[in-house]
Amino acid sequence: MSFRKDFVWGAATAAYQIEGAAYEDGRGESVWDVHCHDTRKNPEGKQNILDGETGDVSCDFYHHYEEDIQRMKNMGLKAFRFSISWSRVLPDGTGRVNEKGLQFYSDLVDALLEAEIEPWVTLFHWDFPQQLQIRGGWQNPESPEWFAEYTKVIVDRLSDRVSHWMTLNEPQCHLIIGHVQGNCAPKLRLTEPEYLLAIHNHLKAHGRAVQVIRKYAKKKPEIGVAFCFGSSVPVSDQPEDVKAARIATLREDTKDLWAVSWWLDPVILGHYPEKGMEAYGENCPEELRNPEDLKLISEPLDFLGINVYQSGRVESDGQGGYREAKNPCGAPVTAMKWQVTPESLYYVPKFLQEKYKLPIVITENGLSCPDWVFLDGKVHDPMRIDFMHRYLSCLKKAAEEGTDIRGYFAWSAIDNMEWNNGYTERFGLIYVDYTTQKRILKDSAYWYREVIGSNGENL
Ligand code: GCO
Repeated sequence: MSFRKDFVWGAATAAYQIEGAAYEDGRGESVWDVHCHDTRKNPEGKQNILDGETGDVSCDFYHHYEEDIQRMKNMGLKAFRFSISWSRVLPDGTGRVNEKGLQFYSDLVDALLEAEIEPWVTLFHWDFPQQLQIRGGWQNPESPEWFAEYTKVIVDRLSDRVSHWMTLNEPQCHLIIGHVQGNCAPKLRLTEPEYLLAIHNHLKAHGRAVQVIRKYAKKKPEIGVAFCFGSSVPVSDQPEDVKAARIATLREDTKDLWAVSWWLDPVILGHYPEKGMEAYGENCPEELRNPEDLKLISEPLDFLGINVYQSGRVESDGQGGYREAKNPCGAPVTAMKWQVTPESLYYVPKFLQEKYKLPIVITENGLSCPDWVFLDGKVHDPMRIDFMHRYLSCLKKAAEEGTDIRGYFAWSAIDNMEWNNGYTERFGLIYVDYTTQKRILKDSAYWYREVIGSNGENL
C-alpha cells in the first residue's frame, strides 16, 4: 500500500522569491522591496539582505514562466504551488486594480492547466503592499477588510480555473520575525500587546478570505493555510518518548508564539490557548476572547497545510513530560545548518491530525544544498535525493498507518531568493544560473519524476 491514488505531487514557490519584474507593468512596492532596497547597516554592521541583493530580478519567473512550466511538466509535477503578489494586482493594496498584473496570473493559470498541472494558489506569502504598511499594516483594524477586497479581485478572476487555495503562508514567520524580532520585512519590533493584536488581525484577515472564497468561487474550492511552527520528534519510538514529543509539539501552556497552538487552535478550534493567554496576563488583549472574532477566524477549512523541514529532538523526562535531547554529535545538517530529521514527516502530521482532525498537505519540505553545475553540464544533488527519499519514506509510513495525507509540495520548484539570505541558498529542483537565467533540471528533478510516476511505490 502507498499513498492515496489521488495523492497530489507538487512543488512550491512564492511570488517575491521568484518573479522579479518588481517595478514592471504597474506592480506596486511591497514591504520586501523596501526591505531589500534599504541598504542601511544594522547595529551588527549587517545589511538586510546578504550581498545587498534584491528580488528586483531574481529568477525572472515573470518572463520565463512558460518555459519553466514546460520544465515542471518534464519533471512530472501534478501541481504547482505559487503565491500572488498582492501589490502587483493592487499596487496601492486596495482600490485601483493593475490589469497587467492580474493578466499575468490568469496567463500563468492557463499555462499550468495547458500543461496538466493543477494550480494551488497562496494568496499571501509575506509581500505585503507598502502603501498599506504605511497605513499601519496588520496593526490597522481595517486590515482584514483590505485582505478581503484583494481576495475578491483574485477569486473573481481566477476561481473559474483555480480550486485549491491557501490564504496565508507561515503567519508565524511573517508576524514573529517581521513584526516582533524585526529581522524580516517590515522590520517592526512590536511589544505586548501590539503584536498580539497584529496577529489577531492577520488571522481575522484569513477568516475574511475564507468567507470571500466560499461565497464567490466559481469552482468548488478546497481551502487551507500553509503553517510552520516549532515541532519535536522523539529520540526513540518508545511510547514515553513519543508521548514526550507529542506534548512538546502541541504545547498549549506557553507564551512562545512558535507553538502551534497559538495559530491552529484559533484557526481550527475557534479559541487561542487559554494557558498561553494567561501567560500574557493583562497584556493579553480582550479581542483575543471576542466570540465574533473567533468565529470569523475559525471559518471551516478543507485541509491543513504544514511546512515541515526539521524538528527538535526530545525525550521523556521520566515524569510524564519532556526534555530537550542533545542532537547526536555530527548529526547531518543541510547547507543552512538545519537538522535532517526525516521522522518529522512521520510524527508531525500524525500529532497534528490527532488533535485538529483535518486532512494534511505537506505544503513545503526540502533543503538547501551547495549545488553547482558539474563539468558534465549537469547538477548532481545526491544529498537532496537522499533527503527527499528519507522524508517521503516517513510520510509514506504515516499514510500507510492511517494519517490522512493528501499531498506533498517540494520546496522549491526552482532556485530562488531565500529572503535575507539572498541567492546563497539553493532549494530548487531546477537550478538557476542567475547571470544567464539558464535553467538546468537537477538530478533530484529526474528522481522526483520517478517517485511521482510510481505514486511513491518506489520509495
Ligand atoms: C518558509 C517560506 C519559504 C522559504 C523556505 C526555505 O517556509 O520560510 O515559506 O519562503 O524560502 O521555507 O526557508
